[in-house]
Amino acid sequence: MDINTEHLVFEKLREEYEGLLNQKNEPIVDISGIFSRYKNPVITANHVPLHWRFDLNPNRNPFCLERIGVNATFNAGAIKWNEKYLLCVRIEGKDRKSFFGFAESENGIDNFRFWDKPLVLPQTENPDINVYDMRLTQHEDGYVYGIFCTERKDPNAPASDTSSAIAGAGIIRSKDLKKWERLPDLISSSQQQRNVVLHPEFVNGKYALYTRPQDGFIDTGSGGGIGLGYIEDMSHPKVTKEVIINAKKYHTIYEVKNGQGAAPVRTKDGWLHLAHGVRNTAAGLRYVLYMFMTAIDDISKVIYQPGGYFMAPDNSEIIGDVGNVLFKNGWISDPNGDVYIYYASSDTRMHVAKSSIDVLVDYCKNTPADKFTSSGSVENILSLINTNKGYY
Ligand code: M1P
Repeated sequence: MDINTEHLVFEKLREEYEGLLNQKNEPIVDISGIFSRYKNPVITANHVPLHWRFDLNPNRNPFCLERIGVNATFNAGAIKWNEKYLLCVRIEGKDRKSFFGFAESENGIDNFRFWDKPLVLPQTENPDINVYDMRLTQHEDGYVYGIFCTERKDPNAPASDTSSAIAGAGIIRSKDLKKWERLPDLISSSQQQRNVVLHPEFVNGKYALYTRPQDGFIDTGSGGGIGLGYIEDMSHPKVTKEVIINAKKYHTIYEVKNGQGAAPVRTKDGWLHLAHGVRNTAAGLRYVLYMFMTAIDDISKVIYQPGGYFMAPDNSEIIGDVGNVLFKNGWISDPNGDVYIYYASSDTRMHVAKSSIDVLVDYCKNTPADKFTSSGSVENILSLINTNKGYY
């Protein structure tokens, strides 16, 4: 290749990249009326900046080869910051290591652009081997907290087992989202912790944490369920007691395990929660999203829980690195009541769905609860048919 052709190849790469980032998104109203999906994923591996992946000097990289590849971009935390919609994306390299990068958009539905560099995570004395699934909470103490999963090899696994890991909750905090302070990892009585989320307000002067105690790395065992525990001081994050507020249950969409999504949103009717539930199928685990609400004056009390899922993998969302998975750890609620739900499909890409506080609260309050038997489900339908008399 002569130098002019080399320049053309780099130019084309840049053009395609800008084309992808400038793509406009369009809503697709769901038949349920509860939310609208958007046509294009908001972030994919191809959105990761070219200067993180390519040596852009044609003399050093005459074939315009990607030097550091990205496998997937998913499970992003979210926050509204300086009027921008910000995602803290889990970026998984082709080397299987995940790390975080902030991407921002003016409107929350398209044109997400990564910041200049990935997040450099301060380390504890026990370095993280792999980190993922950041939950961001703007706490009333003035800090933005990021709680993420930190994974290290299980020291008790036999030498032949090079997969078993211990998952814990790593904690960072910042006041400007640029300079981050690393706090000690969460201490709890559970062997493993994933899906840990900080509640945005003090509760009786304490920090409240949603947890997911579990016995094994994949299996929750006798543990599981969304737990709630309290911490006196985030610089010494120790939860001594976890109470399960939303347990896994036989023959539901969360029979195998579940986990809190992002920090709940305060509404006049209660705290709005979006969580993920996992069930078993012949084709493996299926991850869907579901909702529930807790009381304003008692965050351990579930006051509404619609039966079934809120969102499940749809069409192309079913396919990806880990198929049949919807996962969500970030949402943004705007002062006008709009809610942007950032969810990932099949551990591969990020999407957005839009709804509103009014609609989500109506959904939670007026969708019949799961009665846990087939005849209970028929009862729910009969009751609706009865109310509909004269309307059909
Ligand atoms: O692969 C699906 C999800 O599996 C885990 O979620 P959970 O802890 O509920 O099983 C996480 O590793 C998550 O990142 C992943 O998307």
